[in-house]
Amino acid sequence: MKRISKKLLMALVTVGFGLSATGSAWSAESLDDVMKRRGLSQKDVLSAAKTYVPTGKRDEFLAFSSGGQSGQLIVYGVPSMRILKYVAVFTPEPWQGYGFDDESKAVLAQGRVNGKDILFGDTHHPAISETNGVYDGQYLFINDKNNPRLAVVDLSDFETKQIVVNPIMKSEHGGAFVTPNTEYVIEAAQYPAPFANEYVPLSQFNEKYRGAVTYWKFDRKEGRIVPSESFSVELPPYSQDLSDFGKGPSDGWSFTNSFCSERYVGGIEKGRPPFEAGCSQKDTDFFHMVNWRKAAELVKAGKAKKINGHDVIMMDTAVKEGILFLIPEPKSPHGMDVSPDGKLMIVSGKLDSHTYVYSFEKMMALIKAKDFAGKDPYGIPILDLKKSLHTQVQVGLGPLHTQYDSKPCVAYTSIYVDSQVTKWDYCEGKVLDKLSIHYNIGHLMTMEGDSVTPQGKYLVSLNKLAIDRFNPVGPLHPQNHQLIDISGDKMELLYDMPLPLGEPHYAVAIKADKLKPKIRYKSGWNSRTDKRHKFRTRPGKERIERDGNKVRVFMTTIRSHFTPEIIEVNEGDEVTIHVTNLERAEDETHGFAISGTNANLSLEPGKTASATIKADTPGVFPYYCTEFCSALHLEMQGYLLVQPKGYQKTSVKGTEGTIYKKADYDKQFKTNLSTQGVIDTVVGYITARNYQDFKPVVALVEDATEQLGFAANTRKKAEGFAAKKDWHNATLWAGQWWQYQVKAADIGLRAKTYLDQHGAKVIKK
Ligand code: CUK
Ligand code: CUA
Repeated sequence: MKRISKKLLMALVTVGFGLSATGSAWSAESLDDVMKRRGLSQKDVLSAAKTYVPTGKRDEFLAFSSGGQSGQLIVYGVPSMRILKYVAVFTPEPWQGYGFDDESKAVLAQGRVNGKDILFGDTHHPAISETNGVYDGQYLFINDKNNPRLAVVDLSDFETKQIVVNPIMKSEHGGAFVTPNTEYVIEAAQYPAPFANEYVPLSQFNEKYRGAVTYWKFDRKEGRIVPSESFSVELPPYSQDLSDFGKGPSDGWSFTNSFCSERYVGGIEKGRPPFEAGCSQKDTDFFHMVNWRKAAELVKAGKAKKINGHDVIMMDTAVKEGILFLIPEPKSPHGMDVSPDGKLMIVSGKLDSHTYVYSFEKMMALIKAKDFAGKDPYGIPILDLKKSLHTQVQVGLGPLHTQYDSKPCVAYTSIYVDSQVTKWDYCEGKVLDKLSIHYNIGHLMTMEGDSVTPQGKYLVSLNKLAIDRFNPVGPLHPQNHQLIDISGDKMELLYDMPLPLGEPHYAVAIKADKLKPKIRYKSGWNSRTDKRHKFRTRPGKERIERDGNKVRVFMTTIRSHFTPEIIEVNEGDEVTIHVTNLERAEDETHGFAISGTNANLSLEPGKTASATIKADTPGVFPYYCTEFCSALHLEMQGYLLVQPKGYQKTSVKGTEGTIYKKADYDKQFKTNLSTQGVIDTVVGYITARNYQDFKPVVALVEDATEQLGFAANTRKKAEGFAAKKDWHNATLWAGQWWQYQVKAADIGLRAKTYLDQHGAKVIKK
């Protein structure tokens, strides 16, 4: 401690008041030298200049990528491609305490299937909430293909708030996509199965297995999906795939494609051809159109059937009411992307080299004239393909998904087999440019590219294979997200980003300035329910309560200690520890982990999180802070002591710690006074400048003032003990007083540095 004290004091003096270096030293190497040394071309350097975001600067867009089998959401900046966060959604993630604190366990428990905890998800399609078809940056929805579930992420804190389980599906894929005002989030089934949770032999596939689309009602004010106001439309047992909602003229409709309309059930082990053969026999599959607005009215009018407690509009009702139609689409299609003006729908056939552009106007005219080409086996009217098409364009082998540019009529389609992106004009029906990617692209993403106002500028190619692009790290390769400049006529490849967390499918990118995430929670906040926590703790109210063998600990945390620091319980007790982080300062997160348990909390400023553990093993269990939060972070610790049943106090005497004398107190007191001198100078420096014009500095000053308040309180305690000549406690409290001073000084110096770097001006006093 003594050594730190001297070092810190010196740092305070030199950093605070030494001459600041102005960085005028000339780099020994020129740009040419570096290019030569690293073998960089002009084009490489230009790409670097287009993507490099200097320290302290921020990205123009934020991308939210699905995390594939990780069950998470990946957030990165564009154009820097710097990863900013993995948001825990369907899978436990210790850094965020997700699945390790009681509050987030409750969210994961909402996603139980048949009463079982599901600790993984296969996330495919994130969707940002929209207002009038424009991304509004408030919420994000993401699906789980394997267990048909949907999650709600609040973009005010990037936390998962809700998981809903689809009541009738056994797997899904075509979600999440939102209506232009986010009244509904769509989820379409993937592999047909019976709606009821029962055994049905495959020989009854055509009769009993079903597909569906579910429309989840979203309550924007509450920020939650309302299952009781959600409904589904029964669909034939075709494997529904991707979906999209109409907008503008097509608002009120949803579109879902499908593969395996052959209704093949496989059976390779019985000598039958595999699924892949049986599911690609026909030349076309079916594009489904559903009038969801009318469907919602039918549900209100009581025309739905309750299945598993959920409203389902059955196919015969849907046909009779004229809300469900089919159109042939290219074989084994993928991608269903409505144009920004809502007039056209683009579908690609994976086994076809064309994209098909459907005209909503033509489709509606056919429906109005009852001009149908026939009916499917379930009586659903089929529109004629040719009569529905606006155009058809040969874009390359294995086209999948389409995204839109800010330039009218310009679209980009991912070409899986050819490993290319094709830029084309969907109004005129002609190819404009092609670019090779590495390798086997799945989805692609342009900035706000599926909203009514695409931003252009960049495209990210979400490649399935990386192969030789990165340093090898074993047979399991990272994914490769390639950044492409689309601002000119020709697409230019800029950057390769390895993504080492599952296989992302779709991603969405939003203008970063639309997001306004919070810095801190209101004090004592349950971030998962968005309410004040029932068991929040105010400073000074920390306590341990016991009710039978249930122990409840009301704990607080602030740099650099927990209160209480010692918890004594008995073997067999159930112990719940509610920790409230009292910090208000930006980025002052504390962690809380207990040895021998799965308890691991992430406590952002203001948050209350809880850990419930069964004290079934007697012994000594240290707990500590898992975030390096301050100079005395390592000292941020405590003990959970579990006394064994029938423990007898022994007569063995022991001792604890060092005993302090008057000389120790005097020495500490002197140190504190000189530290105060340094603090006064820093305070003088800050207050002599227009610091109030700098918001981050105002926050720092508030934080420092708070620390100085703690310092004053502990000083009183120290002096109180000194008056009673209790030199031991006086020295300890003087030490704590100094801790608060150091924290205040540290924050003050951060504020001073900020002022220096941002050109603060001296103001007259
Ligand atoms: S999907 Cu994976 S590349 Cu789930 Cu949208 Cu197309
Ligand atoms: Cu709190 Cu480390």
